[in-house]
Amino acid sequence: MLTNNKNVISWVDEMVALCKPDKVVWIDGSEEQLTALRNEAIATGEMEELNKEKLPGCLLHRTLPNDVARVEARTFICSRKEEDAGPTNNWCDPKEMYAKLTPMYDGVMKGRTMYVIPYSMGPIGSPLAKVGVELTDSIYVVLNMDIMTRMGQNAFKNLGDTSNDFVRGLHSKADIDPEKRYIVHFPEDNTIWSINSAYGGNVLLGKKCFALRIASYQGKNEGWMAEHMLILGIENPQGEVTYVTAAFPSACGKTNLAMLVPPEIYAKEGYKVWTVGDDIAWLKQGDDGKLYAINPENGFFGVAPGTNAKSNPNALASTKKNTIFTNVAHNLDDNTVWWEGLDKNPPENAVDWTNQKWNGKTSDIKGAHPNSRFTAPAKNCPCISSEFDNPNGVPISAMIFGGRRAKTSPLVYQSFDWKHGVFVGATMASETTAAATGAVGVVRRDPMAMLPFCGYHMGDYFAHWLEMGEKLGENAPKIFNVNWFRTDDEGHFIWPGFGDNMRVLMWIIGRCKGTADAVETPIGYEPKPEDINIEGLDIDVNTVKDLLNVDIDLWKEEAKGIEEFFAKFGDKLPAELSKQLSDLKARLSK
Ligand code: GTP
Ligand code: SPV
Ligand code: MN
Repeated sequence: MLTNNKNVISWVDEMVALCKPDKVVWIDGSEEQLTALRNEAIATGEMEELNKEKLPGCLLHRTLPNDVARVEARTFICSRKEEDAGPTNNWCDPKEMYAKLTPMYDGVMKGRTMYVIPYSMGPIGSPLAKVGVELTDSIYVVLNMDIMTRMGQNAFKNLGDTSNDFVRGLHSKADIDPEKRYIVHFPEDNTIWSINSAYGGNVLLGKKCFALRIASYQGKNEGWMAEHMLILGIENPQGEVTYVTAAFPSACGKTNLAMLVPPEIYAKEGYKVWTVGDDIAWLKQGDDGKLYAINPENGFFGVAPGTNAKSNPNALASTKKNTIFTNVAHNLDDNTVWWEGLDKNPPENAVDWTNQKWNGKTSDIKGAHPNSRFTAPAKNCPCISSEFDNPNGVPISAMIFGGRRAKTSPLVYQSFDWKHGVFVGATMASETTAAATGAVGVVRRDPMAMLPFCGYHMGDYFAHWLEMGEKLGENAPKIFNVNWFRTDDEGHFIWPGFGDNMRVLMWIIGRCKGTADAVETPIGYEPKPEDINIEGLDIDVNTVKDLLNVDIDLWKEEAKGIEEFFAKFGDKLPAELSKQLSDLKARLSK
């Protein structure tokens, strides 16, 4: 035992009695213990050790083909009252859910070891950090949590002997039976139960389950925010850094934007971009009135496909040591990894993510799963911010929303004010991706990119955003919307994206500083086409004009879609948002 905290000890005892593991191992986070676990996972075949020269400390893992992404249909928010979970979450009465799951956990760890993982979300000692304990029968989970969180004995420091303020996570792979898979949150009990999965967001309980679903609920009650947002800093040639956050749905470009490499036109002037976080932000008003953000995580669980030396060299560099790869292709010639979009030289002598013989030159099936991932330590990232461990976080000047929209949404626009910005976030829509099971490419509303991650009633969540705006007043960050994914008639992306997204960020920062101009459209403020710097790109100002075009007929359709979506929330929809919708309609018919 690594703590004298009575609440931790008695809860662990209770869960041990339920799961009946052969052995209980407390994870202290020491290198000896982690090395022993890595060796055990390699010996049993759970993980494979990769090329020691090319990828030192790196491991490869494959999950079952039925267990490759988050399962939204089997994810539950079990608040005592159904209306507290709201229309966008699956709900079940907590008593009923405990009664259903308890027999599934009974004896589930017989013949297995239970690992007790203490971890901190946020820098240890930070006033914004929170403690979790995850119990699991998976070494893969332990090794991933080591990368993704501040894991081990030190995490208990913040808790003391009597506090009850820690999130109780119970995970068992059980039989990895998709029919019995449950990812269940009990927000009022600070508890998460996950069973029958061994994949990423379903089992690394510090991430989406705690840092978004439970934390969003805590944030509402405690006056802060937990958001599905990257955090980045842009340093100008004078050395001033402006921090922005951006919320895009899963697999819509957060990691890429967070690690952006400035195009030559800015790099040569001395602009730099620093990564604070790539997926989750916890935001709280500071003593000076401004909104501050920390990244509660300690690593990146990033999408592998499409990551390459051109699109995201910083992410690629982050994966060169002490990284876990999940569901990528395995190059047997040199014992390295490969995924679609890494380079134009797929291995011929390889196995695909399902461990079948695979020749990347001749095969027409994919070598890596579209949602294959790398788990890389944040400190590996060449552009990690010097403020990464700052316990007080970084001050936020702008918040950006965005998604994948082939049409409708322009390259960038700014909301008229905070309230309108909340409307812009609340009405976001995006095409679905492989990050969750189900159809890909279907447009769905995904407010603030939080549809799968909000741990309470989405109407109350909108109200919380509006309240935060009231509290922040003049210090409220400016709110923007971007879309890198507009397509032409052949379905090709028009905007070059990736590093060139900096060109749009520069207008955003100019707006925050009051140095950039804008024109008013029915949906918000837009740059003039010539205000987006396209020097060095092979697109012209007319293309930018097209990218910024607001098609009034499409937007009238959009307003109808928003109205239908809002109807779901009944009287929980803040009146302010209905007003924003009628204002939009009025502007569109002017
Ligand atoms: P999660 O980890 O699931 O939350 O995803 P994410 O939002 O961090 O997305 P990520 O940055 O990993 O990007 C997902 C996919 O979008 C990758 O295949 C990228 O190559 C692609 N992508 C990212 N940015 C851009 C962009 O600016 N333009 C285009 N066309 N594609 C992009
Ligand atoms: C996402 O789906 O938004 C992710 C990956 O970041 S997971 O951890 O699986 O949720
Ligand atoms: Mn994510």
